[in-house]
Amino acid sequence: MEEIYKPSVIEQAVQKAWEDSGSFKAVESSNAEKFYCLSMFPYPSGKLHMGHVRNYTIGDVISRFFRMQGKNVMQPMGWDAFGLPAENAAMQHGVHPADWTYENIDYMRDQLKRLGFGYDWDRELATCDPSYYRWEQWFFIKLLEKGLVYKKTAPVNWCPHDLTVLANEQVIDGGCWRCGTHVERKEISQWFLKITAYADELLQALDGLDGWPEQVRTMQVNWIGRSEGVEMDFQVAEMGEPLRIYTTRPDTLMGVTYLAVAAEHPLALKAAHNDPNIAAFIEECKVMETSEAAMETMEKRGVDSGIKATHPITGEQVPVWIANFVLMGYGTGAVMAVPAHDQRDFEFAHKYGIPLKQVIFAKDAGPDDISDHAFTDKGILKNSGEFDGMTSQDAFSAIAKKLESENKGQRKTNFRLRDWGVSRQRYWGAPIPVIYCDDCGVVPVPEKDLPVELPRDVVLDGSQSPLVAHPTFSHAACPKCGKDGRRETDTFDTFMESSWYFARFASPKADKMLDENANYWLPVDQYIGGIEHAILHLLYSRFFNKLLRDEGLLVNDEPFKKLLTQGMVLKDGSKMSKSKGNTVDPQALIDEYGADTVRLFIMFAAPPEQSLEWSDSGVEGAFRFLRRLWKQVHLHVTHSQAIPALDKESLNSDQKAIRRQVHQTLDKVTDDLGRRYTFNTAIAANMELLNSVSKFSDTSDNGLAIRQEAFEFIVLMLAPIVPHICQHLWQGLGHSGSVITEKWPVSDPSALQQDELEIVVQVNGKLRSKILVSASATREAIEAAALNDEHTLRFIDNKPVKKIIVVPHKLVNIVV
Ligand code: ANZ
Ligand code: ZN
Repeated sequence: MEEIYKPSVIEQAVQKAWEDSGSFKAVESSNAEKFYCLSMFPYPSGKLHMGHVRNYTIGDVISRFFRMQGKNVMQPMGWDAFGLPAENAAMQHGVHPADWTYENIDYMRDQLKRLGFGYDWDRELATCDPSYYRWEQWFFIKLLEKGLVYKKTAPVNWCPHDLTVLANEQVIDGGCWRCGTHVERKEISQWFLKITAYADELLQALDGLDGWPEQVRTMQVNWIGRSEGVEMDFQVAEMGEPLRIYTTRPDTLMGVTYLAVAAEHPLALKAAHNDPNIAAFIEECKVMETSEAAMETMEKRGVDSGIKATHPITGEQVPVWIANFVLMGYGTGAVMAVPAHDQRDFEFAHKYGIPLKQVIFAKDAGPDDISDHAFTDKGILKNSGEFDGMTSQDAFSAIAKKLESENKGQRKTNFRLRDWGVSRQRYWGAPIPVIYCDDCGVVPVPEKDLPVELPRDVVLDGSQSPLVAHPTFSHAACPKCGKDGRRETDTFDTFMESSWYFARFASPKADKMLDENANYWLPVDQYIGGIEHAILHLLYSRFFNKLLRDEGLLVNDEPFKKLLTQGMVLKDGSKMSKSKGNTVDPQALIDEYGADTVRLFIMFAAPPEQSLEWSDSGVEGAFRFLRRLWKQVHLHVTHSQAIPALDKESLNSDQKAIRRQVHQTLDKVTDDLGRRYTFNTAIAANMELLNSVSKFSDTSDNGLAIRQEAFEFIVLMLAPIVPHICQHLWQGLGHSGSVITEKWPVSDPSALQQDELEIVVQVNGKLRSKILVSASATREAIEAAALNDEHTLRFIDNKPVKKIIVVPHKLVNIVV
């Protein structure tokens, strides 16, 4: 064993040995229990950032720990390789998106290897590879056949100058990122996946995900947004059919003073026919931003349609307004407005001079003043005829019942969750596999013609879609009738690829979408990634898992059994990011200190779910610890030729004490790494142990044997975190094998046993002495020992003993 710790030399050697022996290859033919550990795969943006390093170190530590615990571990890695940055890079640097992507992958793969992550590289996949996305295309066609996919128009951001669709991130302050032209909203036909058909199951199943952080489950619950309400009809003489509205507050029905419909609502379009003002307002609404955040904050505006509707209970005529705060995509696109009890309705009514009618009052004399804002609480009904005096809750049922019995409405559960629009008018994505034919309509590309590959020869200049502009891509014969058809030029949202990669890792080479190995490995036992994916990615993956199950490709209901969301990496208190210019390049640190130091610092600086404040001195400290560990082991092995066997029967109390600390530390670290995931305290415990061991200078046979055991345990316990140095130290300690195939040690109960305990002795409640008794001593033996203690006897002073109280392991009180 070398005297000096030289990470650059040993790490490369260890990594080569792992690679040569295929150490991390995962196989299905194992008797051990499987453990699938997955970290969210990266977008190949160029090089790893510190957030990646943190994410992947956590995953690797968990994987290596469970491997040592005897599990059959699979830890794969791949690339979320489609996306807009590749197109931007192409435009800026004139490099093809594919070349840019694959070069980045090569560089980042090397970085991951240099960090020593134990991946099964045989399972590597890149989502831009046709052999991957062909199955996505295949599956899309299955869903199309099942009716779980449909087309409808939906708004996009449109630059009227460049004649191109813009992604949300390409709209900057309402303008096109290239030319600054004001961005418009344009309705175009797009593909949707019917995630709403699974809304109930996606919601219900959250209850069973007890290995997920509560916060993430709550975010999903809110996103799915289940609400119970009533759909009811208001008769409209001018229209052929009644106006149907959705409300969650039918108890406020008697307070309705107007109705409001979305600008795209058929009633609005009808009203626009003979009123140019209305037509102009509708046009204005078209160029508004559609994001929900924008809807919340924008000024509420509207126009009276001139149409009246009949209140279903009172028969009163109420005006129908067209308003920008009503969304066509939610409920029925029409609302009953109750300005006294809904803040939006309130503001709108104030602005346009519409009257208010208060019908809900606070139960106790609470605040129900509605002079400057709506009273939105539930309460007791007044001014509501036959419903007066009811609570909101009772009125909900009573009104729903009445409407139902008169055939004017019914209870309805709604979800905030929308169907998933998957069409993107971009180049660097998976082509959507359909062909349009004038005679046959939408025709799926036949299985034998899959994959529909992206053409390489495209012009990327930011104006119009490269696939539309491509000379031949869109030309395709109709698979049904053979006539000239037009190939779909939209590509999939890249969330499609990341919604099933976890399953493909389990059967990466299968000549079908998934094979039976997927059922062996799934669900993922531990998933690790950023909280920024708490909603969309995780929801889409859960949805895809259910789709795959219903297609008979998987049996499990949920993809991720346990989820760990790692905290952010901060520098000087704010998030480390390119845009803030406060990044620390992991590569420079690896070059300077080695991978083990980076891994150790990252795991030591904070528990995984909390944010981690970057500290150069912390990195330095991690390095110094590893150097000290190396030095101590080196000292130990150079001073002890042959390690004598431990004679447990003849240990003195110092020897017992240090051995107890070794085994107690093992128990603590086992719990920290395997259950609590508090890697930082596991490291701290090892640091303390190393301190104690370095002070333990006993050179007797037992002393040497104890030190050998201590170092072996430290090396095994740290092996998941700093695997390279531990591999070397393990061999330095006299073992020929590889530390990664070692079993995790188990503590020796006899070492943990405290054979002597110190017990406090009181006389008449005052502390008078301390005695040592055997940990297994009986009550009688403790009493006898106390009565034999000379200090105690002095205080008893020959007085008669009235009573002796013994608190086991703690104290004896002698009452005289
Ligand atoms: C009358 C009412 C009175 C309402 C009241 C609220 C309070 P959630 O819980 O999200 O389902 N709403 C219905 N459809 C809408 C649409 N397309 N665009 C905008 N708003 C819409 O919310 C349902 C409530 O949101 C409904 O209940 C409706 O306003 C409004 F004191 O109806 B409510
Ligand atoms: Zn045809």
